[in-house]
Amino acid sequence: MSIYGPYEDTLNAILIDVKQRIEELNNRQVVANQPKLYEHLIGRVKTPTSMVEKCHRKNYPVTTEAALRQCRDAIGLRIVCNFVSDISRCLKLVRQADWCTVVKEKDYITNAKPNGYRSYHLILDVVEPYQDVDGHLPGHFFVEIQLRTIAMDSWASLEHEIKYKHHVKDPERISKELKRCADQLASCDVQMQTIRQLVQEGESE
Ligand code: 0O2
Repeated sequence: MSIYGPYEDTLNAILIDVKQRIEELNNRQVVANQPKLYEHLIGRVKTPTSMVEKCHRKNYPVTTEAALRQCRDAIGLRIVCNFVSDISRCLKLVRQADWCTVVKEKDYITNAKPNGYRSYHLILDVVEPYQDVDGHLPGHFFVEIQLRTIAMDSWASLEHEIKYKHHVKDPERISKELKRCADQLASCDVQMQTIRQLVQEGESE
């Protein structure tokens, strides 16, 4: 049996449900003639192997309780937006949604990680018609949402790829170049935001 015990199907069902709820938020914007909220939306249930590795890394016991309570990213969704302002629109709508409570926020956009990583992380508490690990029905389940622009997402994918190549010649140089690249992409995001604003101002004249 995996670290998720009997919850594996439940986690997949909740992922589908929360994904649909976010798609619904987007559909409502589009129907109201607002720009789409995001460019794409992806989700995953963390693999049992990665979850066991995370429990070891965090010094948590390798138990279903730790996987679903101490770790709060068993279910994860990534909302990849066109513009930084779309991240703020998404945040506002998720905070207002009646189907979840935001229990934690980490703003790695205002405060980028030292390596250059940028993204806005939310932990949601969602109530779902499944028994949770504390025996409650309906149950409480955590969902991690990562919000980023396309530029932030490309950087994170490439950095993730490179991170696992351990036999590089000059790791310090690579870290420095990656950081430089992240900062350049952040400045492109600012520029793209300005362009969008100019276009919108033109449209409203
Ligand atoms: P995966 O495969 O994406 O799930 P906690 O202390 O528990 O609140 P946690 O989860 O340890 O916080 O860390 P944090 O900083 O909130 O972010 C965790 C996730 O953010 C990671 O998940 C990555 O997806 C992403 N992330 C954070 N920092 C970086 C980074 O420097 N580079 C890249 N590429 N991604 C990052 P996992 O579990 O690592 O993997």
